[in-house]
Amino acid sequence: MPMPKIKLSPSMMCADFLHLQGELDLFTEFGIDWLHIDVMDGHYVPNFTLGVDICQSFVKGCKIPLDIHLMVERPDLHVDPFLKLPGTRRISFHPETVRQPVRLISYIREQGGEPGICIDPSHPIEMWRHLLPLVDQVMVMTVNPGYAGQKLIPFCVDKLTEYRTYRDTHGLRYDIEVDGNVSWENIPPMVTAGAEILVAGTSSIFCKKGTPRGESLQRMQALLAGLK
Ligand code: S6P
Ligand code: MG
Repeated sequence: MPMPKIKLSPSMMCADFLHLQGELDLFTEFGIDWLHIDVMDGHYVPNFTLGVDICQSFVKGCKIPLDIHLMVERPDLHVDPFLKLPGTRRISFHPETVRQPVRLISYIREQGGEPGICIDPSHPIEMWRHLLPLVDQVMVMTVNPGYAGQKLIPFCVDKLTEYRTYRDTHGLRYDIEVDGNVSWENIPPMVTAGAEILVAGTSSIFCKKGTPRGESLQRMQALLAGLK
């Protein structure tokens, strides 16, 4: 089977907040597919990050669609303002954070969004089997949700293959995204395992070593081109 185009979803919590428009312009120039928006509430995860207001700025600043990652308790109570954002297409949540995940998946779709589920490292695929025909995206987390800059939990890489095999043998259609320590070194094995959308954070394009963003994006393009 030919290798599908690998897509990039830069993790905007890692962006340079003093130069956001510059970041967005570069992402547009490089044909970036998604902006990954981490929303954390200090309850489901011990951290606070992005919200609706900054998303409004992203939507004004570029045309790249938003890939929203809700790490909040009761996402059903918080999803509406995100669904109303003009740039939102994809909204993913952790199914254990809501009482009826099927209802929330249907609701996101009815409201014009593309629903996705996020898989905690500790959760086996069997837990979420019934949700898989209903979603457009499965986000496999390869670190514990909550912070950028963490180290890969190695056994999570095999889950990418589990979700790809399950999808292909059951005729399903969801995209497989990988989130967490998607580093230059980890990208090739992650892609081989089944990742199709890469959340790029401090491990790659937002590395803090002073590499200009354009150079990191070129390096990423070259790496992905070499995987084909
Ligand atoms: C983590 C969050 C992620 C991070 C991303 C950062 O809870 O969902 O999206 O922002 O993993 O990337 P890195 O390369 O620092 O791990
Ligand atoms: Mg994320």
